[in-house]
Amino acid sequence: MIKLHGFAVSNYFNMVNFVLLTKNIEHQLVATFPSQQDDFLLKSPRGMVPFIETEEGFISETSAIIEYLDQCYPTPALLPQAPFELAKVRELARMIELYIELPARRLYGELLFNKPADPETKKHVQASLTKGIKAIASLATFSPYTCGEQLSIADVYLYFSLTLANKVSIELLDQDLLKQIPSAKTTLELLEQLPAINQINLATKEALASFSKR
Ligand SMILES: N[C@@H](CCC(=O)N[C@@H](CS)C(=O)NCC(=O)O)C(=O)O
Repeated sequence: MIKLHGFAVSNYFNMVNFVLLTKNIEHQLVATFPSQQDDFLLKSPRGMVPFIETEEGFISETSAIIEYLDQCYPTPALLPQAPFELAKVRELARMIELYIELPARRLYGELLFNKPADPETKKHVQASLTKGIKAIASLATFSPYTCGEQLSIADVYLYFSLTLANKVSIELLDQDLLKQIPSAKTTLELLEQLPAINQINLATKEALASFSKR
């Protein structure tokens, strides 16, 4: 059985868990935190979570894990077969990761763990998010999913990255990103109705509560 290592506050962990749940893949969650210990690096060479444990070995990096799962468990498919459509889905997922998730991540410390970021960092994050949202708005169709009629990995990145990035943006930068990309709202609401999202959001809430108690 596939084991997913990580923790429920992690966006990336939640993305992989979403794919496992959506595809109904039997799996086990193993609470694991990032580490630079030698034995950990054998499983996840950059010392990060998530990573999965399969009968053939370990895989780290969310996009590699998701693509592996999509090939091994093709239903429902989260990546199109046709090369152009496949490239467009990957293009969008990549843009969300690089230009939304990664800049917003620089302020997660302040949002989640009360570690204030300096004003210069905030300025950079705001500028990056504005450009990132513009790019996504021009690529995505949101009809009704991010890349058209089928749920795809672009939706996985959109939901988990944009939701948290917008929280960062509203609370710390006084800017609602969804105002720049209003059609994303309908797609996010559609995704919110999926049982897998509901289950993951509950687990994240519980994990955050126990994080803040520590
Ligand atoms: N590129 C990685 C990023 C994963 C990531 O940032 N994981 C965080 C937890 S959410 C982590 O393990 N951080 C530890 C570190 O930065 O050393 C992926 O796609 O899986």
